[in-house]
Amino acid sequence: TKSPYQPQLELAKDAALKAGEIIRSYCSHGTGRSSKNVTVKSGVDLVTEADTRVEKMITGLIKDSFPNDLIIGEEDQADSPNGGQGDPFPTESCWCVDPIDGTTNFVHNYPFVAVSIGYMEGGIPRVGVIYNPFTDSMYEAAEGGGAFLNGKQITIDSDASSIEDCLLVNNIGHYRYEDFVEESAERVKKWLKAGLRGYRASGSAAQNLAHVASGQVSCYYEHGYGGPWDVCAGMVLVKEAGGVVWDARGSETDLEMKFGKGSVCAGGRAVVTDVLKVAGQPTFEFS
Ligand code: LIP
Repeated sequence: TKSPYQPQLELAKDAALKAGEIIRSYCSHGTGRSSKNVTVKSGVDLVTEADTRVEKMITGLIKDSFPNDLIIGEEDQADSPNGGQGDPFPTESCWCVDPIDGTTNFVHNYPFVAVSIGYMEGGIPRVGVIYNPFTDSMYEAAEGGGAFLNGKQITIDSDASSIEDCLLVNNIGHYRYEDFVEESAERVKKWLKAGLRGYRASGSAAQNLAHVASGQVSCYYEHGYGGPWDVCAGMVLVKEAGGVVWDARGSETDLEMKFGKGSVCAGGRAVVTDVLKVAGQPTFEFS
């Protein structure tokens, strides 16, 4: 079935492929970290010249085709309500763009790097494109049209129903508050003691959601992802692939996209339920 959001999907794919060319140009074989003009945003959170360049390019393409739409970009949130911070979340046509999700990976030449472009209407994510320029993997979905990896339809890992048959990817992210670190480590212990099949961390929320959608991992959990740009596109992918995207506090409602304070658990309904049951509720509150 063709989705009514086909025009937005086509634009997002075109923008993601162009972004991939720029990102790859910073990473020829043997190039170290120095060529990337890295700046520290805060703590261990990084931004590079490529993030800014790619975001400008993508934003320009969106504005050419959809001049009235809002754009929330990770590196320049000026166009978004409240400068990109806090509620209320926009209900008008709105794009969520992460030019490089996995910036730290990019800086270190670790290939879990993804361009993430999501489109929402009425506060609901409708289109999601996630492109990894190093593996040349194009994940795409538009509401009602199914999810695809390089043109082939994908579905979530429906064989995973509990922690014992779950390959879990769990990013711990860039927060280093003592209570946060303690709670994150305790949670990992609980999963391992409950017999989790495999534990991974990738450094990119978008890559994780794309991997969930395609069944390459069974479940993704993160307490404290960056913002709507990290999850908007991936939410469409996971849902169109037959999965659920919940808040890690275990609410069966859709994930509410939060700015820097969100938590997420995505995968098949059964495995998500078990992963959350074992983890217990996260209690750490981001200030
Ligand atoms: C990253 C997220 C990741 C999280 C990192 C960071 P960025 O986004 O994708 O899930 O663990 O701390 O927020 O900053 O690389 O675009």
